[in-house]
Amino acid sequence: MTDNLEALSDTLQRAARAAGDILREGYHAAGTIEFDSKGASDFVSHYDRAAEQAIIDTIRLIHPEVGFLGEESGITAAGDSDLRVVIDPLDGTNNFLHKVPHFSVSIAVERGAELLMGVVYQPLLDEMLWAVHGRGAFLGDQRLRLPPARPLNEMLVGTCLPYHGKGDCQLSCRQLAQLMPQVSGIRSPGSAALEVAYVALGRFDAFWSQGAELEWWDIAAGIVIAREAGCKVTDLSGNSAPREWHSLLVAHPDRHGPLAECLTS
Ligand code: 2AM
Ligand code: CA
Repeated sequence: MTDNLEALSDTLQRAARAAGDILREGYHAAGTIEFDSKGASDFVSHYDRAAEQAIIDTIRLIHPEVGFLGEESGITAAGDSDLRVVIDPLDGTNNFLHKVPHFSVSIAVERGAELLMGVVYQPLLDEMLWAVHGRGAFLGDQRLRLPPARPLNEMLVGTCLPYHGKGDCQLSCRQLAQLMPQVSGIRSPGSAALEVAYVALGRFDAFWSQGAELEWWDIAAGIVIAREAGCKVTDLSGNSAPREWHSLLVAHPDRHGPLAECLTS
């Protein structure tokens, strides 16, 4: 069954919608959302956990053999399958807890070092971004095609900045100072998965991150979507093997080189 990538992709989208229902309910609930702290600036609510469980339950029902790597539940070994589902049930937890309407559900599937598919779902806008390796990237049923590259000084660039007590603030400040005079604007809206997918949509012209030290589940799904839309996706040294990355740069192939040079000079 899991040889059928289209069927698995449909299941991922259904799982993302199930998680999205839970997050939407939490977002619209009256009052503040209670949370626990997992570590420095690392928060989790009932909704993160419930959304991840809903994703796992939805996928297991149809594909009981696959393994999981979830932000909240960690690693679950696979049965008779070489596929692993990588889950960030709520990317942008800080935004969610502050009731800032910018967060997403991110689900990817990998086979060894190969990323096979990704889904990034924005529940408040009901926007489903998805891609299957070699078969293109989509917003709903609309195929994504990367728009022509803008000149550097017209580019809107997304990034993730380090949270309090985590990551490398000095590095992020240095990179901001290097890039800011070159581009039109820089944004750090707070959901890495969405920001990467926004480059595929042409809403952002590029995305980079290094100082924030993102996790694999933050970016895995977005990477597939951005690649399938035609973006160049590497780390800042040009390495294209994602599991070895400690940085990320997503951009139109014609702008990737100049941006990498600017950020590392
Ligand atoms: P999260 O909401 O799942 O924690 C915010 O800048 C984006 O980066 C979110 O996607 C957030 O994921 C992710 N992130 C993960 N670790 C981070 C860190 N150390 N500093 C900043 N952002 C981080
Ligand atoms: Ca995340």
